[in-house]
Amino acid sequence: MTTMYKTAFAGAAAIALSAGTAAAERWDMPMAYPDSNFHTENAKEFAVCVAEATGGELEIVIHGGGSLFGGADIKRAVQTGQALIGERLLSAHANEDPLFGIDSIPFLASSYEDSKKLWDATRPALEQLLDSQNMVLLYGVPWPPQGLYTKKELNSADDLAGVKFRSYNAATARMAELTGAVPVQIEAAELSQALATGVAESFISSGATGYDSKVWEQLTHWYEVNAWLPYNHILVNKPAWEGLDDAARQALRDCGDQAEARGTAKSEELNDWYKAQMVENGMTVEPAGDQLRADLEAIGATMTEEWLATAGETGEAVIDDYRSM
Ligand code: PCA
Repeated sequence: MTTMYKTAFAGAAAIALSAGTAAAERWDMPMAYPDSNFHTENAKEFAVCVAEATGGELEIVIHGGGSLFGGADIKRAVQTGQALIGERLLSAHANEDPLFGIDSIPFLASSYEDSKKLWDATRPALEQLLDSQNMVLLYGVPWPPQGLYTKKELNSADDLAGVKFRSYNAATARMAELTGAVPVQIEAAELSQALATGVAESFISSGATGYDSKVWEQLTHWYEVNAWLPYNHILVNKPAWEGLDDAARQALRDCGDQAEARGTAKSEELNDWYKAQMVENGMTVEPAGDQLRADLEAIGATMTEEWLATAGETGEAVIDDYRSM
């Protein structure tokens, strides 16, 4: 801690004590993606914002790279209060409720503009769903658009037949199945190793995760598909949220809104930068060809139908809302 920060922290604690309210709180914040990833960097700024806005009364401590809880366990940790705040890619929980997977329906929202509309349309229903699970939704930030990583040229979806395809949620596993590839669920933190050992040979993700995993060490191509822009969500344990005073809750809301705007802008800004890094490291980066694109769009249509069939009225209402925006 810097001296200034310590002073602010001690000052706030003293005020809190003299006012007879709770002393300064420390919330550990598990995050699944690397420390250097833009989502994690953004959350560090969020934590500074909260510390400043609460005069040190609420200290949020970021634990990146899955070091406190792995991605798969973060949602449950926040739900049960093992962690009071955390970041999770909620589409990985679509098996629990289809609404969690709405941002990973292929080609439903494949630009920043559309993904923002879909997020706005989804947010009220998502807040309700998370509330029923003992959590408060604070902010969300999209990953850059998703494209296909391979170690060979791809002309059509058939070229993926039998290929070991890394998935990170139900949608990426389903997409693999529909192309005839073999899905293997792997966290981003284990991706480099999975590629190096041949456990996975291909996957769909953003330039961010390709860059973070130095995929050029094993793979040769990235096809820009812009299939979707999945969100990372920042979740707060509900009893912990309710235990804060109004000013602290407002500080979290304000800093969360700022983090959402800043993170979204950063995601978009970095998208081209990641592509340039891949090219610089010898990869071929290009748009999917006509046949591949048509095959993926057909798979997307199937997956949209499947989603609508399971998502019920809530899901349909959100999609209708989105389409009317
Ligand atoms: N990166 C994450 C999820 C989406 C993305 O772009 C991953 O591949 O795990």
